Amino acid sequence: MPLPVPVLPDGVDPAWLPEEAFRPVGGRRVLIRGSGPLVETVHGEVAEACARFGGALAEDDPELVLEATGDDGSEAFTLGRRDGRTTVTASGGRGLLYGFFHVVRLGEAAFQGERRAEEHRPASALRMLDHWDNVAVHPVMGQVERGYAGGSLFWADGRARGELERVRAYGRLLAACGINAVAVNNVNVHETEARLLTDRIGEVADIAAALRPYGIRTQLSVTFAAPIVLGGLETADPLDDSVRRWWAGATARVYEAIPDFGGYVVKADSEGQPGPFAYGRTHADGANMLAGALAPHGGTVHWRAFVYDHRQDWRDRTTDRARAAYDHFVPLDGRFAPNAVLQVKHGPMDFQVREPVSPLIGAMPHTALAVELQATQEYTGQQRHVCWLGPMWSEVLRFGPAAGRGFEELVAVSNVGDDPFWTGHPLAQANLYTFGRLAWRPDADPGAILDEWIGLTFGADGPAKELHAVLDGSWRTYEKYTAPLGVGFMVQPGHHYGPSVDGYEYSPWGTYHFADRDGVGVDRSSATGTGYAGQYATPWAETYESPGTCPDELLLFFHHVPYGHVLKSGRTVIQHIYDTHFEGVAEVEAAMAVWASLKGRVEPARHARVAERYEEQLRCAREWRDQVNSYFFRKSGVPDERGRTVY
Ligand code: GCV
Repeated sequence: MPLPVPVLPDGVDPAWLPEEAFRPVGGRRVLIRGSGPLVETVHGEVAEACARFGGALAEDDPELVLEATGDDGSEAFTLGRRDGRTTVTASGGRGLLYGFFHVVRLGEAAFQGERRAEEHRPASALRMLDHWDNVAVHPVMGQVERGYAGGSLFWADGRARGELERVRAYGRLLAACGINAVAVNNVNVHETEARLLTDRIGEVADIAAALRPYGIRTQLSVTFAAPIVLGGLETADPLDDSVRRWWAGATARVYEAIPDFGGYVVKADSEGQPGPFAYGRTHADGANMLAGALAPHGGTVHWRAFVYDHRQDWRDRTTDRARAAYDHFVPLDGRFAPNAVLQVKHGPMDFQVREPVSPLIGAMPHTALAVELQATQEYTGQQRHVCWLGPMWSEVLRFGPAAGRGFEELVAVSNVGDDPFWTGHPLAQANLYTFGRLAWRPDADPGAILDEWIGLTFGADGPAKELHAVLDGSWRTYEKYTAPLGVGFMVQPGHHYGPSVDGYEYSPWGTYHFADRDGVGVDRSSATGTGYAGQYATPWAETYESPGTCPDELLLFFHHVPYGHVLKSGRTVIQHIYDTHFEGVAEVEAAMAVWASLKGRVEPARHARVAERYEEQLRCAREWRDQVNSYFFRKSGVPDERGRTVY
């Protein structure tokens, strides 16, 4: 029985799956072989496409054969073409589903010439989106923490929204770019959200059922204090037998409701969340206790490494937040259970526009690691600015220690909400798509992924060149007009949007730039600073140790230097600050003009939404430029050598 394709609610953007994308498949004679639920999903997709574009499901002379030879869980597929017939084979429905969407992505090219059979399989087994969605509206963070795309797709005002057709459509979009897991609630687990684990698991089960036909397993963020908060126990000590029994029972009941449940995501001892430290236990003790509860059911615990002191004294220069994850977790390498995955933010701080790759990633060879990226643009323009993160993520994933040592999984904080464009800014859809594709193949060329997204979303005849130009450099543009040379933050406290150079300078959060009249930046060298640079393996420890070898873009992350320090680019630090801030704004103006020229060539609602967001981006970029430039002019007293206006 073919599973019907989800129907998009009125006014909701089809994103990278417009009907036209299915024309090449839908106009052909297609044979489907195999059985199982995901084969039925593929069957439904093909039937719908054929009904629309005049093709047919056919036994004889098929132009496309989609065959699942068995019913295993493998995600791999083989694609080939001979004698006018394109063939996708997989050993089960999952692989067939990914193979089908691969053909959709290729479009007409899948049906031309000959193609030697090529095997595709994902580099990482788990490609997960973490939704920081609250079930009940949080008084400060709202429905979605750091969400810039409206409310939650799953929850509204304390309960499940029940709009499961939209959730199905979401699952379909995710499958089409390769994502296979979704955590449905915020890692900051408040009281209402905590109950999803027990008496409200049925609401999660409904979401899981909607996502399942697209190969997506559901996960839940849980609070470490659940045995106390939900179970009425007096302790959540991970080594206490009653605590272990409680988790084993609660977990067994989760699996009764959701047999293919993926597992738990846990933020412990971080920014006020409870954790094992309260009982004098290690994070390995905490993670392993949950891993033990999940193991009999085939589940995994994702234990976040985002553990640091958020009540630091800004006067204390010996504490360095960047060191924290490594200091906490490296001594625990080899002590985590096989189904406990340490989920590590890609940088040592917090999703800034430029950070070095976390040294933890290369330093725990005996621990399963997931790298966490942030698709939601908390520090990169909050989906009001165009900031395509593909090149940044690609740099992270290709970085020596990460690439060499490997990480098992990729996770991104979701940028999706109930907005009709899914991501608030229509061009932010490119971030979601790129994440999925990079998670499948971390060494893929991000520019090619961008073009793929453009082709699907805007059609084969869309203004591909212009769209590529607008998006491709947008991350570097954003970097230019915001905090310079890797120093980070300088954002308005709390909501993190817009400039405030000293916004976090005298705060407890460990996020300082230390600008004075002579210079700026954080000395993280081993010789004279916090020693953070020494957390890297060779050659990076040496490269970062000295201002002479440290890459320009990270200079102020690793070193406190005088304003007159000459960069590898030949410019002084102060002149670099002025130049990049003027350039950044000019680049926004240029991109905005390109976008304006596309009026009439892209769908009107999409054009209008992006045009409106560009107005705000430009206003904000000018604000960043003028505040940052004026701040450093006033601190340093060094004028811009080109005499441009600073205030
Ligand atoms: C979910 C940053 C964000 C928080 C977020 C936290 C995390 O600090 O500002 O909103 O909390 O990261 O990743 O846990």
